[in-house]
Amino acid sequence: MSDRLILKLGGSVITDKSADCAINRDQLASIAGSIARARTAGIAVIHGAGSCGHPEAKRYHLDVGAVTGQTEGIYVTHRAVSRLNDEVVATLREQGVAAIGVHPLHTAIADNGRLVNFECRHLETMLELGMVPVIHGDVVMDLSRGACIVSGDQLVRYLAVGLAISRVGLATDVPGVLDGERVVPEINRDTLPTLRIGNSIHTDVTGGMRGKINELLELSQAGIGSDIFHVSRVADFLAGAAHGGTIVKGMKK
Ligand code: IP8
Repeated sequence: MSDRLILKLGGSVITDKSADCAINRDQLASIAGSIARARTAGIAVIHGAGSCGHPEAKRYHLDVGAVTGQTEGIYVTHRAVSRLNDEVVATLREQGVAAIGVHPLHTAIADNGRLVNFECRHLETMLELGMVPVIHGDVVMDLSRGACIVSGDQLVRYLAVGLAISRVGLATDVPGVLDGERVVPEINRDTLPTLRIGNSIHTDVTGGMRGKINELLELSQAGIGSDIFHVSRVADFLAGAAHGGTIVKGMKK
C-alpha cells in the first residue's frame, strides 16, 4: 500500500478502563508489531486516554473548563495521558518504529471545546522523514473556557484533513459499530438515526461511540472515509484488507 494513514487506538484497547491507569502492554506490543511490518507512505498514530486521563478529567471537571486558581487538573490530567503516550512511543520504538510523542497541549488551541488550530507543519515534516508521530487526546487551552478536553477522535477529524490522509482506521474493543449484537457494515447520516448504539459504561468525558461517529461523519463530509474495527484486525486495516468492521465512506466533493 502506498497511502498515508492515521491509526487511532481507542483508550479502551490500550488501557484497562475499569482500573486506575492500567496500561495493556501485551496489546500495545502486538499493535506495534503490526505497524512495524506495515508498508505505507506514512502513519500517524493517535490514541485515546482510557483510564490514564478520563478519571482525572472528570474529577477536575475539565469538560466544563478551568478558572484562575483552579488549574491543578490541567497538570494532573496532562501528566496522566502523557505517561500513557510515553509507553506507546517506547513500545513502538522497541519494534524499530521511528515513533515520537506529540502533545496537543503544546501545539493546539481550542474554542468552546473544539479545536481551532493545530500546527500541522511539524507533523508533515516528521511524516516526510519517515517518522511516526504519536499524538493523543489531551487537555488543551480553550479561548472561551480556559481549558477543555480534546478527544483522540476530534484530533482524527482535524489532522486527517490537515495532513492529507487517505485512510483512517479506528481500532476499538468491539468488532465495529454495534446495533444491538449486529456489526453495522456501513454508516452514513441517513442510517445513523435508525441504529440503537450503546455507550461505554466506563468513565468517558468525550462522548464514547456516539462522539466517535459524529466526528467521523464530519470527516466524511471532507471526502475522507474511515473504518472502525476490532483491535485484532489492525494488520488487516494497515494492509488494506477486509476487517469485518464498520465503514464510514468519504462523500465525493
Ligand atoms: O480518550 C480524552 O481522549 P479520548 C483525553 O480520545 C483526556 O476521548 C485527557 C481525557
